Amino acid sequence: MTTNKTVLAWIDEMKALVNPDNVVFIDGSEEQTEKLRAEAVAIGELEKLNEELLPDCYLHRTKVNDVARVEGRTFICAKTKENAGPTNNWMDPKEAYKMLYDIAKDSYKGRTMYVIPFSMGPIGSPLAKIGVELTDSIYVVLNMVIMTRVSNEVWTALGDSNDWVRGLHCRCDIDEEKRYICQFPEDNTIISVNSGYGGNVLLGKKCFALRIASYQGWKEGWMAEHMLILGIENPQGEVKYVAAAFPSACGKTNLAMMIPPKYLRDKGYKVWTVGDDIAWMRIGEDGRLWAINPENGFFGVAPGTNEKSNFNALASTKKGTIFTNVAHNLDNNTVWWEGLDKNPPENAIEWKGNPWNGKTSEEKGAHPNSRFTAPAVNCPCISSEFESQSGVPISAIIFGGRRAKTAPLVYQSKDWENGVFVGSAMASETTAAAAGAVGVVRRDPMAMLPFCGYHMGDYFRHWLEMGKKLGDKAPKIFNVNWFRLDDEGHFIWPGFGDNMRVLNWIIDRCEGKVDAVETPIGFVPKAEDIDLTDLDFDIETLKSILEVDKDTWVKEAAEIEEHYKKFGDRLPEELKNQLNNLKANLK
Ligand code: GTP
Ligand code: SPV
Ligand code: MN
Repeated sequence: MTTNKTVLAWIDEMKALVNPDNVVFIDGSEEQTEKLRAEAVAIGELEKLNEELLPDCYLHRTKVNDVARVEGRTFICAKTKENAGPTNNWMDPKEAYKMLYDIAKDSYKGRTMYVIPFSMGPIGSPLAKIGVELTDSIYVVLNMVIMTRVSNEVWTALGDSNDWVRGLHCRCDIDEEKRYICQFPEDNTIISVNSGYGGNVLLGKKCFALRIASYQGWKEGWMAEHMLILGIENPQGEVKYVAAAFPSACGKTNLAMMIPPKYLRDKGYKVWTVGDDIAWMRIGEDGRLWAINPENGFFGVAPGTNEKSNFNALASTKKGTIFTNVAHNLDNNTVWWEGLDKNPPENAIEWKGNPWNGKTSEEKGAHPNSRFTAPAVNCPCISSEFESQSGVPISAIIFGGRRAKTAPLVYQSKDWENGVFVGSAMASETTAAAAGAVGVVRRDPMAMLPFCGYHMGDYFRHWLEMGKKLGDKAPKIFNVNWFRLDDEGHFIWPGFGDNMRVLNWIIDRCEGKVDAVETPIGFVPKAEDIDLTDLDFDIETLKSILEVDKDTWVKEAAEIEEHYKKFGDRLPEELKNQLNNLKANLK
């Protein structure tokens, strides 16, 4: 436990507010965790799965109205609306505290308050930060134990410091009309009420590691980004690291754990996973950008995950994993989701809890945003640098999204400033990861639209400043799009492991080993420089997805101009100039 006065005072204050029957300090020990698992099973929060096939694995179903992040009910409670900016919902902090405290009042009555001390990042790393989450949900405790570093050592690392993030979670009645996910960046505080779903309640993840941390990074001169981190090892044994920002459900976990095509594996290429969702990055003593993954597990999208598409993610879920909102196969007490295999169970329970026959039913067995919570250590390709206190040096930053048309398979920005422009103008079709319509194109700068904890114009400015500090040591910035569609609506590019062919071009560009074609938007590969060995994919098709169509981009530039209007005078002058350059290049 702890003697930290700021922690104890806050716990006392929250205890008086929510009024629990008792308080349990979580220590992350196997003994305590096992007791909680048993209790969760006893009260029906979890179902234990087949111990032989899926040891230490459990199934959880959320309420049907509580299956994704709720962006419309997520608020940045900065002191002024202006500071939250045009892309965030804002509530006055005073009013927000009052409203939330009214909802939270006595909500733990008859329940237990769990106190979770957690570290985002390896405990004691100069890049790590500490949080304390209070929750009345065992499901949240068990997920936090997988997703973050939970232990008594966190108290030791914190000592007497007041530099920690306060997170209060109250399940209440899971009433969607009273659901609020509120961040108070100036107070290091998060309050989440009336939800039991992942990104809304595992407060270390999006609420802290992105919304609060992006604000801290701005103030303290570092970056918190919605990025995977992976290492690419070449046949000489050298490893280069890249970080990639794609919006939710746009392929971060898949890219982070990808398996290169056989001919590259035979040559000695390997991919190592450092992180699959979040990167915290600082300028190191050598002037380069160094990144850690602040998380300790993967909260991954289940549907579509299979041995072929993502072998390593599937392998990561084979022990110690919690599955949320997937189908329950009653024949062998395991789990199933769309895209796992071509053999859906006949005797099953679907994600809502009803009997389900996968062979005959029109309904889905798993929710499209069903997830697995798997320990990072399970991942067969986890990087040897995963626990590194200093992180890994980043050679390239990659932006990307789902664009049926417009964006080519890959292009390189002209320099850092142009790269910031590319990131700021990113657009992607929406997915099931957030409540609301799916498949609508929206601007999602740096994949941070739902996660930036302050004014997005200031965020762009911060990116530009970081570039100035990095100078010629700045990572090169690229954009990719795996999701181009043909006229029948099929993906043109095979994607997944074959994305390695694109990553190799990116690394070659970073090392100045390969030429490129200059276009109005940046440098695209010469088609013959993307290695298509062993792939049934003709070079003409490749050319078609590398093409930069002027008319389409004239429209795109007009849309970017519209998008930029939102930021008013906080839009950096440099980005206005970048847009003007693009328009001039397209003339
Ligand atoms: P969050 O956890 O929500 O942040 O998602 P993510 O960015 O980690 O996305 P994930 O890797 O889980 O992929 C989401 C969906 O995109 C899955 O259905 C994948 O099958 C699909 N996907 C991933 N990579 C590719 C690809 O290269 N090509 C195609 N066509 N689909 C892909
Ligand atoms: C995302 O939506 O980007 C996720 C899942 O990674 S959640 O934790 O719900 O935010
Ligand atoms: Mn994510």
